[in-house]
Amino acid sequence: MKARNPEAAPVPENLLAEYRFAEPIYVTSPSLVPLDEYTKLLEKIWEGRRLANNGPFHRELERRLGERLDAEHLSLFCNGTIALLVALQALRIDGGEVITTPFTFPATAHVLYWNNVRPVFCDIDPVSFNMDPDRIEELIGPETKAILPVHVYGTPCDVDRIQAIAERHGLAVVYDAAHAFGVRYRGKSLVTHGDLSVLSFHATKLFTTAEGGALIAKSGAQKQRIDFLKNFGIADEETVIGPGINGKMNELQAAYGLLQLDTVDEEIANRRKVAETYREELAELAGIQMTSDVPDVEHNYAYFPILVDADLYGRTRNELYDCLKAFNVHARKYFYPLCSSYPTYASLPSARPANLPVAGRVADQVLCLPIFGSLGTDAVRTVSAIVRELARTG
Ligand code: T4K
Repeated sequence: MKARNPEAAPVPENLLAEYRFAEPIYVTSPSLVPLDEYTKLLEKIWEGRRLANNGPFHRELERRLGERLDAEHLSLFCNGTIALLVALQALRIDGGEVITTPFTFPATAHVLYWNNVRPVFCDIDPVSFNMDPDRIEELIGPETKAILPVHVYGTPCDVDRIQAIAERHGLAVVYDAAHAFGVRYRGKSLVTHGDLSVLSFHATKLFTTAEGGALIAKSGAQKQRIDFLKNFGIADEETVIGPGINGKMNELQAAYGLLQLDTVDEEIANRRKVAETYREELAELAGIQMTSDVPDVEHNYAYFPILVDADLYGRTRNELYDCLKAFNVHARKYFYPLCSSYPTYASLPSARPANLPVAGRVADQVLCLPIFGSLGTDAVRTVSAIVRELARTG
């Protein structure tokens, strides 16, 4: 076992001279649509003077995304967070408890809070980092209304077992599929699982409309309710049928999304090369655990998480994060800290660290390395070389 440096080891100057990037390498970088093509679509918007409220680009993007994702009943949103908020409202979940994962972005837990629902945090699986189905049933109580799992990093949850548990206990399942654009599991689009699924099209996502999202429903009637809810509850000029919110995507975003759709498969293929290169370059490195492709899954390579075992690697995750910054490589600790440790939730019984040992360890060790389609192989090799060299010199 490699002795661990108790203090943050400085980065050797010779390594900085050899490997430091002149320009920052961020954890992600949005795939930009061709500006001239986007300009043409903007000219059409200018001609039609329709900027928002279910205009032609909005309708076209809903249709084409529905085709792309095998999701007939898809509603576009201004972002993934409002789509999640509306998903719970659509199922009339506005109280009680919902079982969710602590290993996620704040939005997942916060939409529960905003719907007056108490999150119940469930520990995660050490390999998939998704909610551990073995731990769900012990958390179900009289107040439980639903399960809100996250396909974290785009890796599918154990959808069959979660569905079986939900059916046994009469619970709804809402998937936070913010990371899961285009993922297929056993030949089926991942967003068709559960009662509802939510996608994010934020600038940091592989398919983006700058800000944006979508809510995938199971039926036309459910989609209609969702469309009312995202438009103030307005049914027509003189009829407001319920307490809706403004969750609409605008025409400028929808036009951007249409052009993104033309290149999203290329983006996934390029990200796949990035992931494969990291896997080759870091394969033998002690103390660095990577994820592998899962059988029967068409991955989207949205993120590239590694776990840093400080005893074996010679540096802690935080030290590696700081060192990489010195090389102008801006990795991210997605998802540290756990949602369960935020002041809003920390006093909940399910938030006790003793109940969430795997999530706690993963959050302390995880680091997401840069991955995006335009990150060239040379850059991936350099980032990998830095990670290897830092291990040797730690
Ligand atoms: N559920 C889950 C599981 C989620 O991960 C998210 C969002 C949601 C729900 C909610 O969906 P939305 O309401 O956001 O649609 C980012 C995103 O803001 C957030 O959308 C995303 N998850 C989360 C994982 O990542 P930050 O605070 O890390 O973003 P930021 O601004 O630090 O960006 C990270 C890096 O990306 C920057 O260092 C540089 C690069 N970047 C970022 C932006 C915005 C660019 O190159 N260009 C850009 O325009 O949260």
